[in-house]
Amino acid sequence: MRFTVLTLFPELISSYVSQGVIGRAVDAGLVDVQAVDIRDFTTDRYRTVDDVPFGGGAGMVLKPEPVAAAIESVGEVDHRVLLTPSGRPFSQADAVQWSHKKSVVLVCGRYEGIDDRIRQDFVDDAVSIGDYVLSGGELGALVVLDATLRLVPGVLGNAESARQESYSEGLLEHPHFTRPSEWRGRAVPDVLLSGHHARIDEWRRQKSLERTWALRRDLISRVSLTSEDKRFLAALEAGQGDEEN
Ligand code: JCQ
Repeated sequence: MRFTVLTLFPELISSYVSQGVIGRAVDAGLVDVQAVDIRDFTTDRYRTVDDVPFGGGAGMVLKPEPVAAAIESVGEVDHRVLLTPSGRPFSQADAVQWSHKKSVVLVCGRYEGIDDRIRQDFVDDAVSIGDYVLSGGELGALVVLDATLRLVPGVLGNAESARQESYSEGLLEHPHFTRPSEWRGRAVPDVLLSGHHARIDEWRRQKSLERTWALRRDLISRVSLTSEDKRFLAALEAGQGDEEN
């Protein structure tokens, strides 16, 4: 799969994708990430990418011509996406869908925004990575890219891929511990040292439910619950709600 990122700061993209899990996948030829400088598509002497907003007001707006020229230079692709705080929320479900595509273009906005005719006619989709404003779309593009490329077969090692399957089911993760079993006055829960795998699985499930209930109650309605899960949640609701965590 190939991502092409259109940006005024291509080094922000190339430096991230040269490192870690994604860097290894790029080196292995499993995935491709191209960072394209929107400024290279300006035609004036000063390489101008922004201009004042029609209607007045503070700040500058990205001009449409260089962005459109950059998008058109990429040619045929499966999906073109604008990163913007005024997009629909990006989700794990999008990452799964896009990981099956051959090519996706990500357009990073800057300044106060981008001429809306780009959103109207030159992209298929506009997504937000969360309810805050960034200085530019690059961090959003990297979030989308990382979440998606992790799902491409071979990008993660076998152990991490297997772990991911069991936890793409929509609950928050249970707590994790490693050695030492006692550290700074805190002991690892006994059950995790017991070697009793059925009890460990049950404990982990309950901790996931507990955390999700405490921090992200909105997620619980979208998860398929066993009758055991339902009994456990009923007990949480009945009282001992947020004693710990
Ligand atoms: C993305 N959540 C926040 C900022 C305008 C395209 O127009 C704009 C893009 C940005 C950068 O993206 C974000 C963002 N998801 O701030 C302003």
